[in-house]
Amino acid sequence: MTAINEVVDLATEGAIAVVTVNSPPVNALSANVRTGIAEAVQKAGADAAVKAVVIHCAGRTFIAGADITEFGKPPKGVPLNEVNAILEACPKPVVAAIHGTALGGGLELALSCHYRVAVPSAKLGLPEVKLGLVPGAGGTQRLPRLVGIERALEVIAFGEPMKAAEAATHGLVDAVVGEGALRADAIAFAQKLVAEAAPLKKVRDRSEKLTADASVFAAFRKANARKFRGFEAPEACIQCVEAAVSMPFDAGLKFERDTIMRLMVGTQSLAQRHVFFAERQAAKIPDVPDDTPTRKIAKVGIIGAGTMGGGIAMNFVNVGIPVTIVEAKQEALDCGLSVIRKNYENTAKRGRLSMADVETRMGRFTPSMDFAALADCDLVIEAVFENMAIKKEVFGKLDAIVKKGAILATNTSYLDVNEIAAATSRPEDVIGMHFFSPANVMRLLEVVRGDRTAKDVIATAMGLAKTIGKVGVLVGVCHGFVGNRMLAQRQREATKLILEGAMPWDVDRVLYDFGLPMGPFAMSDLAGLDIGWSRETSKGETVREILCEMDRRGQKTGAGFYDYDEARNAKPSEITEKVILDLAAKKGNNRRPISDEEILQRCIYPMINEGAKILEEGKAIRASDIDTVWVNGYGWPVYRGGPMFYGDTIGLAEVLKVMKGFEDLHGADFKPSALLEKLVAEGKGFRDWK
Ligand code: 3H9
Repeated sequence: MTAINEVVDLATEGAIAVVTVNSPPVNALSANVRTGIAEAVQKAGADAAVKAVVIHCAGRTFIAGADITEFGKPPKGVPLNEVNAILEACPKPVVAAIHGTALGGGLELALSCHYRVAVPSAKLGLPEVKLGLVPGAGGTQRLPRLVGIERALEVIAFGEPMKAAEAATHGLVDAVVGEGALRADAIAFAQKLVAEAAPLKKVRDRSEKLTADASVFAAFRKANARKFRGFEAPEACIQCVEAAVSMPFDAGLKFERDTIMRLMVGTQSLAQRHVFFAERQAAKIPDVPDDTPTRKIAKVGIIGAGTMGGGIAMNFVNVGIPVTIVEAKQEALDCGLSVIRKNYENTAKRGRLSMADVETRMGRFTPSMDFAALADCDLVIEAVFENMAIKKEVFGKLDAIVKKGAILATNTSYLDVNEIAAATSRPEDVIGMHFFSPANVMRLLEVVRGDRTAKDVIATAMGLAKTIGKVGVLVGVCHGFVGNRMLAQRQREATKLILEGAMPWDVDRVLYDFGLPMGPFAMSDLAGLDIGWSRETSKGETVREILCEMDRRGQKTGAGFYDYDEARNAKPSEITEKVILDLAAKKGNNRRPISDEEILQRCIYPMINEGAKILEEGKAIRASDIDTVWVNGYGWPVYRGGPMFYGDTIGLAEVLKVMKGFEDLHGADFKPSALLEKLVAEGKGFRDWK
């Protein structure tokens, strides 16, 4: 075996040369990896004793793509397109041996080999679109030649990988080989090619599947317009696949190259790459290192079978962890379980679960009306009514019943976790696990660390987040934690804006156009205006209270801020408009026209400022954690990177200037945080904080 460099080896097994890449964690195509492969293949190509070449990776995966950490830095080493050209031009058959994930540049490299073999568990994909990019090393030109235009459009514009079995049906994989014996099987495959004098199959020379007229692309754009709203990269991906049809191969390759270079320097890709690393960074907690021991969670208890409790429970049964679910009344318990069953049955109807799976998952539930049933759970999550007295009572009971060493978690969205913990004799075992609705769908989990929460409890909760497919973000105790605390800033300004001169639909439109899934008033209508409202205590002093008094309580009553038709389509409401105008007049407000720019700044900049306070107070570890909360829990557009990244994009000096202007006009709600002032004085951004 010869070491080509630190990350690439070349060995020979009889007449077969085996190039092995060993660059943990994911064999990304760093300059060293690219140069090493190029050299190794050229060497093998020139060696008369070698009859075929296998490219193989050590560790958990085949090449998972270009090395994203090199993006934006001066280019080094052999460019990937050149490596691919060397592979394709090799005078001997080159076989890619794929396990784990062949992604992005990794798949592009494999597509430049003459043959591909893969283990059944392998996945192949071009996820560049998720980083705000197009594949930049031939992926958009070669993939359609193998899988056809329609499937290529899906794979490239959605960035979802394909399993080995499907890849084999398209000829994207030439053979599916045994799960633990990839290296040996790939060598055997190569030997067979040699024995049969098999041709050097070059994907670039294929064109029989490049048949598509303009209508295919138009239909794809139309069908996915909503999903792609606001994003630049999906359209760019479609254009590259169009180029595969309309241009000769090399011209298509150049078009693709020009496109990725343009996107690479754009704000959207910078934001999407920021989110990629931010999500991974969030798992790293300075005083809870990776090797912190964790507690074993084999059985989970959930208190409350309502929307939240049921959704939380599903996360665990989905990954095979049995759940004891407790409710006060039989009716509520039955109702909760039947909602969960319906949910699974709907998934089964869409073909994403078998009916047997539905039964298996339902079989993991133990329903009970007795807290004593929670005694042997390793983790109990309480999802009862958001009221401190009730929560304390529940935790007092849990303390008496649940076995020693179990983790006691609250799903509170605002309340003081320290106060809840103090209701037990074991505050070190108490933590917040704040799920977001719908809890079986939303990826965010705010893990709330109390003053006395033990480190192994934190490590366990963060690890569990990953197990159930969530992104865990560690936050500190404060009212509303990170997400809801910042949301309150936006809500307050939205409410003020409609009395100063805007209408709810103006505010909603501006925030929707910014990229959020819906504005604050449409959101209130969806959630119900009467959350926390009662007729007895209503003072009729806010638009929301007056609307509730009029029985306009949101979508469920057919009217709220908006009027709704039977299909729940929203229409601006003259009644709401009158309520707003009357209340503004009663308050003596001189209504004025409010620009879209002011709406956006009034809603978003105080959130950025609040984020800065959260950092100052140490309630989030880093600015990118706040971005992770907003992208995964509140639908913040990933192409804007999160509120803190957005602040850096605008420039903190600009944010500060606008906040000061608003402070002069509207008062203390806009008082800039000390951290914002400090960063601006130092010419820094949130990215430089700490
Ligand atoms: C591309 O290929 C462009 C080309 O078309 C054109 C070029 C000209 N680079 O996710 P994990 C790190 S664009 C650098 O926790 P998992 C990651 O940060 C690329 N680093 O593991 C983490 O580091 P740390 C297209 C990378 O098992 C560690 O590896 N490819 C890269 O849950 C473990 O990652 C993609 O977009 C990378 N490409 O999932 C694939 N990938 O431990 C992106 C990962 O310090 N990667 N790291 O925090 C993934 O989707 C997942 O990482 C993968 C493994 C599925 C591979």
